[in-house]
Amino acid sequence: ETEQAQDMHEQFTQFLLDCQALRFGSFTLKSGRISPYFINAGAFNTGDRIARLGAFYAQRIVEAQREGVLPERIDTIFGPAYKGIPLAVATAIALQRDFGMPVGYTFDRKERKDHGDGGMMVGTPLTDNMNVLMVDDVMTAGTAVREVVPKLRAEANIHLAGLVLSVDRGERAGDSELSAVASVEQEFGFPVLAITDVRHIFAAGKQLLDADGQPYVSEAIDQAAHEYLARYGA
Ligand code: OMP
Repeated sequence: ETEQAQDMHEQFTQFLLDCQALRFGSFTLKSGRISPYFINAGAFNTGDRIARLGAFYAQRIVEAQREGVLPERIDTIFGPAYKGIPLAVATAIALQRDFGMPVGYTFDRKERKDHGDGGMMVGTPLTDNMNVLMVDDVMTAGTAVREVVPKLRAEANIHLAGLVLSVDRGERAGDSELSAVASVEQEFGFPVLAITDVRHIFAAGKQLLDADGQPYVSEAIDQAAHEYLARYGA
């Protein structure tokens, strides 16, 4: 792993902690799993935070383009409603501002609209042969992405370039041995990338100190995370 990649994991972990987007406790997940940590993208709720988040996504996307994992041409950034909407907008702004990359943004409606412009999509319309890059907050079992892909494909004959997440929770998909990320990649045939993942977050969180000079990740939290990942980790 390059030093630059290491920096990104640390910086993003610090950012999550600063925003209180990373919480420790006991959380029941969508999958029914009870997790000792939770990533709440709803915490990126100010102009400064969402702008910084967009810059992280843009940086990760450009890095993946340099690695040849994502195509040079991305036509629009798609974020699934509701939490994906500000992610898509912030990412599109940051790609333009930081990298001079012109790109659209698109999101879906949760309910069909039967007046005005109608349609299930808002923003840059999806048309045939477009390269669409999806962004989302976190992936646990991959349920959220499985729900949205058919909706995108129903719009036009688009090319799904990939999916970029804030955090890969590094968990297995259901009872499968495969990680949720790997099974989505296999099922849909596009790459799934993340700015960081739980293992890097915990490694960084043990080093980073809070306002009282204590590590954000205590021994007890680290132990609980370890046990959780022993059970559900990929
Ligand atoms: P999957 O659909 O199982 O991949 O779970 C991902 C979704 O669960 C996210 O889009 C969130 O709505 C929610 N979630 C979080 O936001 N943060 C977490 O740390 C864990 C979950 C979750 O419920 O698994």
